[in-house]
Amino acid sequence: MKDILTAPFMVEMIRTATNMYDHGWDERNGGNISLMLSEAEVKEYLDTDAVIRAIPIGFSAPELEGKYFLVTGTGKYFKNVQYAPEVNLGVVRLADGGKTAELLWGYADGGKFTSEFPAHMMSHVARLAVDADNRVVMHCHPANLLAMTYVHSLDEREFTRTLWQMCTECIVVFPDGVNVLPWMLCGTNEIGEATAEKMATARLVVWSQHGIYGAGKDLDETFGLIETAEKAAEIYMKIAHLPIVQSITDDQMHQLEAHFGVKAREGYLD
Ligand code: 2HA
Ligand code: ZN
Repeated sequence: MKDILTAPFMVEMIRTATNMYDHGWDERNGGNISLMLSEAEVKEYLDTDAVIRAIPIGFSAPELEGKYFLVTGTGKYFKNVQYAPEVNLGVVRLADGGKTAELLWGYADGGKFTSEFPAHMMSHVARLAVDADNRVVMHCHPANLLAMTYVHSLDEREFTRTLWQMCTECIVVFPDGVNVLPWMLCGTNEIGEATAEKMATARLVVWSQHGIYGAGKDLDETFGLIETAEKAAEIYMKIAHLPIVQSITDDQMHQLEAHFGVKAREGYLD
């Protein structure tokens, strides 16, 4: 059995959490990540019959029965992941009709997965239904996207169009746009269900006055997705109070669609 700390998925998870912290997106215990692993890759590093403990989830995700996830721990700081991965991360397998998480590695201080586990698991189900390659759900608190939810309309078409207009590459990176939830109580099954519903039509879901969720096929792509939206929000927050003299037109957006072979969300461009 190989050392799990050398597994490419572990190295990438640690690098990503560290990078997110360095970007200022994950103060204190803010943010959480779940990465779906294949049984074959887990078996290279862990005895999958050796369950450390069974942790009740508090909802059921039968679609994910038998699936493996590397997940950040509740109350844990992204800042510390690189120094103590075994305390701050865990590998779990969903069992019992997706009602229980079997711990196979990690949460070494007796901890458990993120408080946003419902939003993560329900979002995995929603994204897998539209994209069989989806493996990652990522949540964090980037300052400019958050700031935008105080001063910009929360209408999804308007919010998306504003972000697309802030950097030329936005429409190419997230042609499906950004969905937006109003303020809701976090850590609940309700916000999990609402997030998953929004994930059916976009890979980015803003939680107003809280943060953002991203989904994608790997950690790098999902990080890049949030990074691009956050850059656009930063431009917006720099210019929103100034007279706008010119912007990217819908005609130019259509040129980007054609040149990069992407299709903007239906009805979002004039
Ligand atoms: O505690 O970000 O939404 C981590 C969070 C909760
Ligand atoms: Zn949060």
